Amino acid sequence: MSSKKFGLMLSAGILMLGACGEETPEAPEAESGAASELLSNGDKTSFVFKEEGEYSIFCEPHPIMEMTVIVEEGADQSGEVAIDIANYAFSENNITVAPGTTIVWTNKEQLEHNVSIK
Ligand SMILES: [Cu+2]
Repeated sequence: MSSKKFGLMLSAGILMLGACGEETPEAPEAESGAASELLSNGDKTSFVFKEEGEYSIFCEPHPIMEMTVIVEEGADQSGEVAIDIANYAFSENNITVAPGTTIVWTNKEQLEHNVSIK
């Protein structure tokens, strides 16, 4: 195989990977009673906040871990927002985001946590 042909095949492969990436299913919608799996160190989970309102978030194994997400039209934060989980806490206590924002939580410590919505 010529190196030029191989290069073309490689490009096609990368294009296909790109296309697959765009088909990643949307995060589940944030709603009362929703909860993620337990997250090990490095694991991520996400919810999309479509409806305006106030959401109380907690960790099921450690209910002392809480944060509030306020969803309101015109909020500065939108798109994708990252929150870390470490030291038995979420990295934000309160966050205000626009409708349609996806929040992605990452567990940065060895303990297992999850993300639950009251
Ligand atoms: Cu926890």
